[in-house]
Amino acid sequence: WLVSDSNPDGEYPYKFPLDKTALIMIDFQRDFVCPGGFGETLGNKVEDLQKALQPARNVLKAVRALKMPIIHTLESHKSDLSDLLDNKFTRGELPDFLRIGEELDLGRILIRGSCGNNIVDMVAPQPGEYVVFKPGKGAFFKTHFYELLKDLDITHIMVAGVTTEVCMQSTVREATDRGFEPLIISDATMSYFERYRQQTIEQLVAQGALVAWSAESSTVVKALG
Ligand code: C5J
Repeated sequence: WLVSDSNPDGEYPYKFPLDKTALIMIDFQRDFVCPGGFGETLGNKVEDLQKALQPARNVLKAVRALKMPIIHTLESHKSDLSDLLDNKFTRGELPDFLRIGEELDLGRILIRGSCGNNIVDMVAPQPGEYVVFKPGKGAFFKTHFYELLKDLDITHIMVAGVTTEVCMQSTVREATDRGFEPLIISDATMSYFERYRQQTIEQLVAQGALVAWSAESSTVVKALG
């Protein structure tokens, strides 16, 4: 067992068994992180999310060296939109050209196989790593993510990715309810709204890591080293 950083109030340190821990990389897709994608077209600054890339890459490198399992997720829909729920399609006051499935510079918004729906080069999956396509915000909904974690005998997950308060948060909450022990890598997850990132992490680790722990990437890399 290795001990990483503790939660911010310095209590209840995160302990993880190396052979039962996986790195989860949430939705580092061009749709959200790159100019011309869905996120930017919605009016967000993609530079804000790009800040997570180097810390995430540092952890990836350490995890790859130890040959620990790595699972990348993508928020992604089938091209016929058959896996898109009505509420997700209609949610938000958006012009029609910004609905899921519409065509932008990076291809169709959140559609599997389109240019925007690929993971950015800096943290792209390598052979032997897993990719889970998810139609929801959380990684467990209508995917084989749970079965994959169980098959790999994973009990602990270290989580990086975007955006903090949406897909990262949903996945971490779902993971805790299913018996997993999540650690948020605090500088490897970003939001278009910095205050949401901070508030989300603060809420998830409150009351003695009621939902999750957090640690900075440098602490995680050190613990893995
Ligand atoms: C969003 C995500 N923000 N991956 N997706 O819609 O967090």
